[in-house]
Amino acid sequence: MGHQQICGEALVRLLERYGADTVFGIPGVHTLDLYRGFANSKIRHVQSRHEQGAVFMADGYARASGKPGICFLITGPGVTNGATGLGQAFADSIPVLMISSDTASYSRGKGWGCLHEITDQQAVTAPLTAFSATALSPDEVPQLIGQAYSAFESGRPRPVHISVPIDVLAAATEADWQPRTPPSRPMPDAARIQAAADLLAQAERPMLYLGGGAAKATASAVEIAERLSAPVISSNAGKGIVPDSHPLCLGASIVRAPTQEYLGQADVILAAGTELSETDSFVERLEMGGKLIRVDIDARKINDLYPADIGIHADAAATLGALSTALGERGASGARPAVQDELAQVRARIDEGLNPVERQHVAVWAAVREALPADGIVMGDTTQVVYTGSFAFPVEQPGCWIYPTGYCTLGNALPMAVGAKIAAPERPVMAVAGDGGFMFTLQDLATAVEQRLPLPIVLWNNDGLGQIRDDMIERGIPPVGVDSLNPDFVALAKSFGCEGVRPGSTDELAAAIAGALEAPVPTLIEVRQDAPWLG
Ligand SMILES: Cc1ncc(C[n+]2csc(CCOP(=O)(O)OP(=O)(O)O)c2C)c(N)n1
Repeated sequence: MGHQQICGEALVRLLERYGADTVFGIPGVHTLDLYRGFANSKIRHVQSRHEQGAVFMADGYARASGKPGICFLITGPGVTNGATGLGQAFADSIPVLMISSDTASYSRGKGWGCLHEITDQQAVTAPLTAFSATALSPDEVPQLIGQAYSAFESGRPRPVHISVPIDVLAAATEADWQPRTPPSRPMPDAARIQAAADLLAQAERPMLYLGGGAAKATASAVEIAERLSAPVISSNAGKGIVPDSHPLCLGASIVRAPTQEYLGQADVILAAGTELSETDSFVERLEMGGKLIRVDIDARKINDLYPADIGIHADAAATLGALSTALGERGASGARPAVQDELAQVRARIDEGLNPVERQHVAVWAAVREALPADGIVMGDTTQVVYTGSFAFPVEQPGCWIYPTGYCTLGNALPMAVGAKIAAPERPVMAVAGDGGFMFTLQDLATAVEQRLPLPIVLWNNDGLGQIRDDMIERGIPPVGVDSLNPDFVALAKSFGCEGVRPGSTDELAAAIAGALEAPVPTLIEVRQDAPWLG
């Protein structure tokens, strides 16, 4: 037994014991006792300017640090504002821990009209989380936090929401809460590894498809690909696991028809740590004629839209390591001298298929690559320039290209970049957003300035919701609701205390990004699609 503490205080102490160093949030009367805990804690609190931003920041923090990202929100509007961020973390398998208050435990579900009331708050976040639970007494808090960390570390890491009613947060507890030890991750079954290795070794046209779940498998993925002369395709989340510069790598180009057709020619596909999601290819169901080996930590994925000939329910890095060993020195049965020619053709066809605006995007990405060091992180929003970057912007390491294409929420990039830069201050971090997306979360510039973050924000401005405008035109729908009156973005950024520039050439763009990485505050770099220098 320890000395008496208020539950909110004990909760902050417990999170510190789990290794937390940062919490993103916005306090309210409902979370006062949660904030009591900061006085005696080394945990830093970062105030967002909207709860959606707090959850995105926690998400960006988690991606850059490898630790769970934590946010503290109030009951009701705090939770509903934050729900969008949960949806994104759920779609991308990111460990975000949302801790919120709830109305008093005895009032739950009764509809009394309490402050910030949602009659069933747990139900709001249940479909967006690994689990959403409410602590009905202080003792339940360490139990639920323990379950959350177990879920993050030993399974598919999806967000968790823990609600602590306002009276429970304020109750006293004498217990000295300690972290629980999480269970191990599932390891691959030896017989299936052997079967998968045999299938791969006999394949004539094997291919690898890697997703974010395989982020820690670089060495074995490269070994397997090289041993089999197998081309490597990735999802956006898997981009960089095998470096884009590797001769066998087609990167995250699955959104392009030449890569899709090429995948269709594989006779064995090893898909690891990927849900083969529609939002990487924008094809509802890719044509894969070959046998499919699926490696996934989520057993439910293995026989979904793409049933597996061999399914391995396990950690992807451990599985690829075991597969590489099992393959030994065996190569694919047919030597593939033509593979480099085939890949050159796929790349050439992708390049020939670029439209004029996509060629502008390519010029932007060349400038970004020139300015951003190899370990730099790009946070991409839902904008056409980022769509092109999936395959036109080369990265050499996993975790450098973050474009949450699954939930595809406008406005993710800035707050996620804030979270990532706070998590990894030594790494260069930048955001790329369209004018439409930027307008969703631009208030988080205030947080970025407050935190003195050197953060380039490249704003791709085409005066509206470009992709949707194009889609309407293509389908013969007269554009409606897609042209936007925008502020003067540079002046707006300056009003927050940021730097703001409009480069006049690709060289100036690269210089602006390089300068912004060294600046004491964020820099908004506006690139207009109709800028004459972009051609
Ligand atoms: C929260 C949210 N609302 C609506 C959409 C639908 N949507 C997808 S792309 C897009 C246009 C985005 O415009 P902008 O950010 O300026 O990028 P652009 O397409 O012009 O490059 C919209 C509205 C979305 N993805 N997310």
